[in-house]
Amino acid sequence: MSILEYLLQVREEKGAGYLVLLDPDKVDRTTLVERAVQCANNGADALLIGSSLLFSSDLDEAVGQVKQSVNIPVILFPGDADHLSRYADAILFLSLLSGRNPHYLIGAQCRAAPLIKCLEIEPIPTGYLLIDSGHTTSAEFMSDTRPIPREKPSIAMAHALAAEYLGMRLVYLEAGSGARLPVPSDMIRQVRDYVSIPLIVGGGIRDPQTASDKVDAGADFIVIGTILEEQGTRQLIRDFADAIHR
Ligand code: 1GP
Repeated sequence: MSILEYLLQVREEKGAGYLVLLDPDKVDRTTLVERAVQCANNGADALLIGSSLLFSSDLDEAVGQVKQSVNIPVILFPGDADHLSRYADAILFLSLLSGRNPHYLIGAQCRAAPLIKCLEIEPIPTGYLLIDSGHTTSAEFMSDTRPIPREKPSIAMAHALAAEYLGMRLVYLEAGSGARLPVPSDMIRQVRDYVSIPLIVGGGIRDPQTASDKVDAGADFIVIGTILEEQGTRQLIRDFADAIHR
């Protein structure tokens, strides 16, 4: 079974999937692996590994150690074309469709695609939409793109449908890591009603109730990162799982 098929099965069986984002730069290696194991043992369905910016050169080794230690998929969530690891099960093959920066629309993809093929990593074509979250996020700054205004769901709907028509398998509504405000539920609801492909929602979700609200609004997968870096107790990891799974 491919990783995309696994994710779709998770969504089918549990109502929604729980993805934990691990930033390899934020903690030392031992802590990274411990966190990965804790998440895998407490309800996470898959791990995303990545960051807008990398400050170390050993992503490959970090992903390899995480992969050896858990029995859930390890999926790259790249900030750029060189954020690759042979040990990953899959990569979100992102195109930053909400922006008009050609590098993140197609340039980085052309650089990465041949390497992804060589490394035999499963690419999961994903339309990536940045949604305004009340302040400038790293993703917004580093990509040099403008996010979709939060009070304009119709713009998000048009971009998500374009992603579907371009053949992408997932749409990621992203407020940005550490966002002050998560993607509005109303926008999620309207995009959900408008397109057929599954929605990943992340950025600024800091409590299980908010995660549950986003699933109720139509999110198929929820990504949790920052709050678990700040206070990643076993209980909180488990509470998110209970809030996301139906
Ligand atoms: C970022 O959506 C993810 O790309 C997770 O965001 O770190 O705010 O949880 P947080």
